[in-house]
Amino acid sequence: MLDTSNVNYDEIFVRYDIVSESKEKPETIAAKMLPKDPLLKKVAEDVLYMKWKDIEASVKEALAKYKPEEVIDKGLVKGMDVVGELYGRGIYYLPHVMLAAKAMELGVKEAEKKMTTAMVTKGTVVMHVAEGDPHDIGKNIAAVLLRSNGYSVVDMGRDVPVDDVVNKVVETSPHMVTGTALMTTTMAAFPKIAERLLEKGVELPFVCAGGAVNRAYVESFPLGVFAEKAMQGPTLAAKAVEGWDYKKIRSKWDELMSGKA
Ligand code: B12
Repeated sequence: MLDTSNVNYDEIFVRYDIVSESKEKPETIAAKMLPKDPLLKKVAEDVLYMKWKDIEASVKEALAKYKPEEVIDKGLVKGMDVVGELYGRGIYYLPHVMLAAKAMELGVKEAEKKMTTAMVTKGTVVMHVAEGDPHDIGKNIAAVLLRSNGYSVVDMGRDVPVDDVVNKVVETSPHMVTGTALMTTTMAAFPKIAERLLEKGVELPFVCAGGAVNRAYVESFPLGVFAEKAMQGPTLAAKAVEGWDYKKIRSKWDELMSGKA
């Protein structure tokens, strides 16, 4: 495999127009967004600065003080938030993002090792990333959290065709199905899935997440239930297993998300 350890990306990917025109330097943006705690900050920085060789050690150190869920949510995800910001501003390029995603993936795997898995399955969840969409980091984190909370996950991966999702739900009869979309071009798959499920007489909560969607959009089609954070997955799955339909989950969404329902 290509050894990139001696490559100085700062010297390769500099966009001088942005460096000279941007009012804010990447370091200033990062300083505002990174966590303050040194252990979590190191984890986030390893994602941000693509240190995929260091990240497992950093995550291990953070795990000595924090729960795996906290290391993911307050460390790894914060690092990726900065990557997204720098990419959105044209400061980071796609290769940066790909290497940061690799670091993130290794970090999540390390944190997952520390999670306990319940012996008895509480229920089944079918998960996928929308057709045409390669962004699976958030879905993978949500899958880790659902599994560690005792749910059996049928992970269909990314870029999953609409009919494959529908067929899998019909075949496995899960308590809940989830979809993730980070691109505005892919989110239209969700209402299609909902419509085809209803045509087949299948009604279950369809949890939709990812930067491309919001609560208003997800609640504009039947079955849709919005999720903003991976941590919300187990709460929603618990209600689906309890027998709450999508309308009841929607009506109690605020209480559920604030832990009051
Ligand atoms: C990492 C990344 C990539 C990586 C993805 C690697 C991977 N394996 O996922 C790579 C490099 C492959 C990539 C490629 C591209 N990307 Co990209 N990418 C990003 C980036 C920087 C971060 C996304 C991310 O992982 N965030 C961190 C995770 C944790 O967040 P998340 O997925 O949203 O998950 C959270 C919640 O949504 C929720 N959640 C998610 N799923 C689920 C499920 C359940 C059940 C629950 C409960 C919760 C939940 O929980 C998580 C937090 O707790 C974003 C920028 C951004 N601001 O989002 C751009 C971004 C998504 N990419 C974008 C684009 C355009 C592309 C490309 C088309 C670029 C190109 N020109 O080629 C290509 C895709 C080409 C293709 N079609 O194949 C755009 C999309 C724009 C749009 N609105 O359509 C963005 C927004 C960047 C931008 N500002 O322009 N990208």
